[in-house]
Amino acid sequence: STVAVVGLGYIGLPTAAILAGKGLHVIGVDVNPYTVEAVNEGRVPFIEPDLGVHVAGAVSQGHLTAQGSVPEADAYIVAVPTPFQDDKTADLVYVEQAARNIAARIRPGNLVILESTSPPGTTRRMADVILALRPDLSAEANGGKDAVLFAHCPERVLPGKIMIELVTNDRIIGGLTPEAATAAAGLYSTFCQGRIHLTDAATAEMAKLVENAYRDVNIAFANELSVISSNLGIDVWNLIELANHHPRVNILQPGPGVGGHCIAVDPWFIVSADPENSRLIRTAREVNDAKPGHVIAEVLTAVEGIETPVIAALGLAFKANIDDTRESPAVEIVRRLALENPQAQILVGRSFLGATLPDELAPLPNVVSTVTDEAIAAADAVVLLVDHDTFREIRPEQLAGKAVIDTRGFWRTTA
Ligand code: SAJ
Repeated sequence: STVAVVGLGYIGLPTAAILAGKGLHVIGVDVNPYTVEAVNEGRVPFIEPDLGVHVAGAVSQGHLTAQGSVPEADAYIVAVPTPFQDDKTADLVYVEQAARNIAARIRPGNLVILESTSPPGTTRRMADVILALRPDLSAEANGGKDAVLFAHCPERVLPGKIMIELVTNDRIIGGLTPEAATAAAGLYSTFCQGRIHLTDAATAEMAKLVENAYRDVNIAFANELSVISSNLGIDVWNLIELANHHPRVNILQPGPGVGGHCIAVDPWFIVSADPENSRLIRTAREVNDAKPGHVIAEVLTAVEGIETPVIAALGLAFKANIDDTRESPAVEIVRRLALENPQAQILVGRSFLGATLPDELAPLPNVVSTVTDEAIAAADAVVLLVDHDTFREIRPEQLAGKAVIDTRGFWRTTA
């Protein structure tokens, strides 16, 4: 059978490659002609371990092709972005566009699966867009039952481990009808070795959001403790380690804030679905978003009295050992430090990204990317923003005599 995967990004392309590897006929669809060209040549347009071999193999065996338009298929998987907007709601234009394109091709008995992280109700909305354009497939025209099957199957893979986690993770599949859930489970069971849990579409949508909100709330607790502890003159790392000896306490690690395109975003989809009752989830987001401001204040205190301070900022990614700077609190800290203190020079000592700065930082004249050791040597204050393993090579004597702001507890000495 033929599967069309609409959206060949971080989730769509790996899923397409894995399905094709199982011998299914997979057609990837993307609006970006470079992505389409790359895939058809067996190349990948972004970096993810092991993805390249899977794509090259699937393409050379003829199981995977890419094109710009939605083809006829037996099943459609929608994996397009659902970015969040300034008002903190999800932008569903890409989902709706995909739905319109699918509506033009879909036939009775087909299956449509939404994978994109979405606010509750989005699978229903996608179905409504398709059925409005195709009244011949609607329940009214078909004895009370839609003639096509709709389901939501959220992705939960960790960037950097996508090719492994796609196969090994459990999946939640929610259908608009039980038949749709069962049909989607049939497709995913071709490659998923984890358990597949069936539910309804809205519960599946919420489950994905709730997983990330749970983590956000727990990180907010740690971040709030770090601010309180600093005001009270207490070492938060030591504090958390001690508290975690309790059998039912497991506090996460504070940091410079929460980044990435998932945990810093998804909780807002819950808040916008029921603003009045999402008080804890909203506050957690605000606590985590406020953390960069606390780090900036600490840095400025450390260089107080120095006319033209030099600050070494170590790391820009949103977490350790990756090169992704999306929603990264480290980038925000460097950007605001530089903008609000034009007399200061910020030397970014980086581990992963080569010499180029991300778009948010590139235009700032007082931000310079440099070799980590040189940044430290020139600095009055060193602020560690990401706990990349490569920063372990920094020797204590390099930091001697400098103010050190360690946002990750990277250099703490355990009590
Ligand atoms: N962080 C802390 N302290 C901690 C743990 C994390 O400050 O104790 C920070 C990190 O530095 C980073 C942010 O939180 O800035 C998020 O990192 P993460 O490793 O918790 O998660 P992500 O964003 O890489 O991936 C998450 C995962 N979700 C959960 O663990 C519940 C992943 O399984 C999801 O697939 C992914 O979001 C997604 O795509 O939704």
